[in-house]
Amino acid sequence: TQGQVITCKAAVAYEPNKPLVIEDIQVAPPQAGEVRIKILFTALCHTDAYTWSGKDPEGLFPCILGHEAAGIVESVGEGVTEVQPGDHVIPCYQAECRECKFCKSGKTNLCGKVRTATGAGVMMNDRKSRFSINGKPIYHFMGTSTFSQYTVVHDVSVAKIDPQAPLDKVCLLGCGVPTGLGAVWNTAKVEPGAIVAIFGLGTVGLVVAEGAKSAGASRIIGVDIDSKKFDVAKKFGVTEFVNPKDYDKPIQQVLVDLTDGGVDYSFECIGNVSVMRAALECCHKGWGTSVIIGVAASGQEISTRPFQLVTGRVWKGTAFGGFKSRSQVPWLVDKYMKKEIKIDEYITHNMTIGEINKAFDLMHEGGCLRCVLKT
Ligand code: NAD
Ligand code: AHE
Ligand code: ZN
Repeated sequence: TQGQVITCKAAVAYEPNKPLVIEDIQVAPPQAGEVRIKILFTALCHTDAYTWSGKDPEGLFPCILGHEAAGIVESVGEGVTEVQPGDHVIPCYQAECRECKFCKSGKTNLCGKVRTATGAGVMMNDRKSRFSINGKPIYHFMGTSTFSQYTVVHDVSVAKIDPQAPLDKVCLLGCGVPTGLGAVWNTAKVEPGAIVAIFGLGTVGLVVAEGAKSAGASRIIGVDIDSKKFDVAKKFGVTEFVNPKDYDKPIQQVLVDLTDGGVDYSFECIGNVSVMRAALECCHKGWGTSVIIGVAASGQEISTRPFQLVTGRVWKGTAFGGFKSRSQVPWLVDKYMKKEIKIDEYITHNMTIGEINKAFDLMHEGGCLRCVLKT
């Protein structure tokens, strides 16, 4: 297949909110600096649903969504030296080129090398897509497009991993698990004894709980409007549960009262701007830090009284948990293999790519953490 166009199945999003369509698509060979990957397993993340909904200002249609996956390199383009056909890999929406201003700064995991192309749904070389159907291009998504049996990504977006690792599990290291752990370990740097509040107990919120527990937090307060989430959340380290619907006063006040002045760290894992405000305002005066993880729709803005920051609260955000993707995803795979981090526990459903619309329905019903699809 090397050097040839591959015809394979993919789930195509033609229009916002219209069911994905399983189509036979054409995947062009990788060009210079590109890698073609046979995707074996892909999970669904809330961000896929967000872009599909039409609320993502970078959303383009038709496109192939998906960004939490694992597979095997099928072929590589000219000049690609770090991976070769047969390597087991995780595509990373957050690239790491090690050469750009961002990578060299040592201050961030964001990489600038291919970001303009990935945001425009194309490849950097020729600003064109490698996907087509009957000659019509289909846009890429987040530089990954994993809802397809084959995808083409930039070489700076490929993490080579231990070939022994089970791909149907470590696919979650493409997004949700690193995001939650890294938000705690890298962005907030939670210390032993800290009091933590987590808003939203979906997969990302539960991974934050796991991370906070591992960091030695003394109290981990889970906040969700769905009380069914608490039983599950306890297994991931949540020690107390608060449902905002059970109170008349604002949730930030409830948390301040529960914690003698506020929490040390809070995490917003929903994508709701009024919850982001509450998450900041429940932080302790003088030092409390709030980390935004949730992705909010186009046009949404956050607000608070500047006095909240003047009096020492800190507002932060995190992308991919601050992890350097190519360097650290293989390390996270190794940690999973040594049973130092959980993955299996976040997978509640397994299906095939043909059932992808049903998988999204499950996500919206709330009875599902991660659903892994065999492609
Ligand atoms: P999810 O839908 O599984 O979880 C969201 C949870 O929030 C649910 O349990 C829901 O009941 C709860 N919730 C909804 N409204 C609430 C409210 N008003 N108050 C309290 N709880 C409420 O989503 P997920 O896959 O865990 O992702 C969470 C968010 O993180 C999404 O916005 C996703 O796009 C984002 N995300 C960001 C990054 C990043 O790098 N920054 C990475 C992955 C995901
Ligand atoms: N296109 C969106 C941005 C969405 C967003 O913030 N994405 C996160 C990852 S979410 C993964 O589930 C991210 O890494 N952002 C950094 C980046 O460079 O995109 C919008 O709203 O514009
Ligand atoms: Zn994601």
